[in-house]
Amino acid sequence: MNDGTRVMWMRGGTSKGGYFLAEDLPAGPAARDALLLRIMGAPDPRQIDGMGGADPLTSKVAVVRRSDRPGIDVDYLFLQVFVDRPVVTDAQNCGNILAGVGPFAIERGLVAPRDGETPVTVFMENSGQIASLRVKTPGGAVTYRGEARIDGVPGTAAPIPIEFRNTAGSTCGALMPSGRARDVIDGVEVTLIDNGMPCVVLRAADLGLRGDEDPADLDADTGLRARLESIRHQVGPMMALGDVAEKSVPKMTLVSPPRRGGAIATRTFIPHRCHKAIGVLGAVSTATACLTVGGIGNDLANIPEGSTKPISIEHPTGETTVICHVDNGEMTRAEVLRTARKLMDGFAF
Ligand code: NQM
Repeated sequence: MNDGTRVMWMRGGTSKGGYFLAEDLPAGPAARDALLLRIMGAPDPRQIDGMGGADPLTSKVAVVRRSDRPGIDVDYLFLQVFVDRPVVTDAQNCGNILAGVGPFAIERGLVAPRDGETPVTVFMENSGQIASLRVKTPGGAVTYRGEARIDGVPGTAAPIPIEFRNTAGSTCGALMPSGRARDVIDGVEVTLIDNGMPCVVLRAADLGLRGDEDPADLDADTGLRARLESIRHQVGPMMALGDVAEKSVPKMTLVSPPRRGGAIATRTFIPHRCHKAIGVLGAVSTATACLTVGGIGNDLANIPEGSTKPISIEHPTGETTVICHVDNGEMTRAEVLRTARKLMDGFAF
C-alpha cells in the first residue's frame, strides 16, 4: 500500500525543496502544514527525520496548480518550512524556488512543451504578482543540461531566464513602505524597501563590520544577530508586516562597497541566518535600493549608465546580476538568470 505524498525534489536556483501539485496535498492549511513539517523533519536543527537539509535554503516548498487566470499558466504558492521551529509560513515569496516551477509545470503536464523553448507564466500567490520564465525544451521535453552558470551552484545547467514586472510593494503595499528613503532605528540608518521581497538595507560599516565576512562568522556573532533582530521587530509594523517574530520577512541586507568589480557587496540575513548567496527577489529589492536617490547603498554602489542597468550584487559565493530596466527613474522590470535541476520524483513518507 502506498500512503506517501507525490512530490518532486528540485534545486531551484541556489535553493532546494519539494515541489507538489496542490491536488496532492491536503486542502486545509493546518493539515497541509503538519504534513510538510513531517516531510521536512521539522522542527529539528538537523532535520534528521525528514527531507530538509538543515538550512532554511533547503527547507522550502512549492505548491503548484493549473491557473484559471487569463494569460497565466500556473499558480505558485511558496511555503518556507522553518528548520528549528514548528512554523510553515507563506509570508514571503521565493524567486529561487520559482526557477523550478517552470520545468515542474511542464513535467507534470500543466503546460504543453514547445520544441526548443517553452514560456511559462507564473502567478505568484504570495505576492499576487506575475513572473515569466523560459524553459529549455528541445524536441518538446524539458532538459536540465546546459551551459548556464550561476554562482552558488557547482557546474552548469540549462538557463532559465526569469522576468519580473511591477513587483514594487509586493507584500508591503508600497516600494518604500515608510514613505521615506531612509529611517533610523536603534541609531542605525536603514532603507525599508519591497520590490518583490521586503528587505531592510543597512550599511555593514554601521554595525562595525567590513561587509565581506564569512557567513559562518556572522552566524556566530550573537551580538550582531540580536541587534539585527531588534531592528527587524521594530520595522515590521512600519513595513505593514505587523509582528514579524514568526515571519521570515523582512530580510536584513548588509551592504558595503563592491570588492570584485560588481555594483555592491552584500551579506543577507534571511532573517536569522546569513544567506550563502542572496535571494532572487531580495537581490531585486537590494538593487532597487542602490538605484534610489537617498537609499542606503546608493552612495556605495557602482551604478552603470543607461536605462538597462546590469546590477551585479556580490554575495558570499559570487554574484547575482539583476538586469534592471529603468524608465523615468523608476524600475519597470527586472530580469535574473537562474537554473534548476530535477533531483528525484516519487513519494515522501
Ligand atoms: O529573495 C532566500 C532564496 C531565498 C528567497 C530567502 C529568494 C528571493 O535564496 O526571491 O529566492 O531570502 O529566504 O531562495
